[in-house]
Amino acid sequence: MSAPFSLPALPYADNALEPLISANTISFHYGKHHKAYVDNLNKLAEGKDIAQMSLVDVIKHSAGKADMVGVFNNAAQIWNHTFYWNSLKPNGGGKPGGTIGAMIDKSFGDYDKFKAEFANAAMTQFGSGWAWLVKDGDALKVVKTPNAEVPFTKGQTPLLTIDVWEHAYYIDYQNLRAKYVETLIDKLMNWEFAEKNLAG
Ligand code: MN3
Repeated sequence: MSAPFSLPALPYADNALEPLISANTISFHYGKHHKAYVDNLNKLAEGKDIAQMSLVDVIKHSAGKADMVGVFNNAAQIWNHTFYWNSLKPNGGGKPGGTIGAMIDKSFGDYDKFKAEFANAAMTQFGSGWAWLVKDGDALKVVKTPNAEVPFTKGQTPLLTIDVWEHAYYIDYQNLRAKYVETLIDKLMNWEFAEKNLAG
């Protein structure tokens, strides 16, 4: 029987984000870390009901259950990383137009206020975790989550994310999380992906 969960292909070549995110970082972050979450979940799912579920259903099913922490962590990290790769693109970043640009102005005041709040969330997530732009009701919000936690288990729709686990930036930026975060926001954010997530 083939394994129920698989590692999605990267949406670009492993050197497409250079020099901002190196192929070397991608080789570890995607090729080792992301892959390990898939391998771990497949092991945990052997002979279990979750092997028949979609990844999102596994996450919702295991969220907050003390006896399913390992399942949740690995399943959510598979989903988070696929979402992260899609949140980045070559020649992205900066101020978006379209519906998302208008909603940012409405929810945050202007793009610069949004950017400051997003960067601050990414900087102040203590230890490992994620910074997110989400849709919550009619408004956009910036939230941060620890470890593998994902906003959709709390009814928020993720639009973009920044991985702030050290493995995301240490090869290219060492301890300079602020420089990594600013680089992503200014040069790599995939606003077309955010717009698509906004539309549902
Ligand atoms: Mn990561």
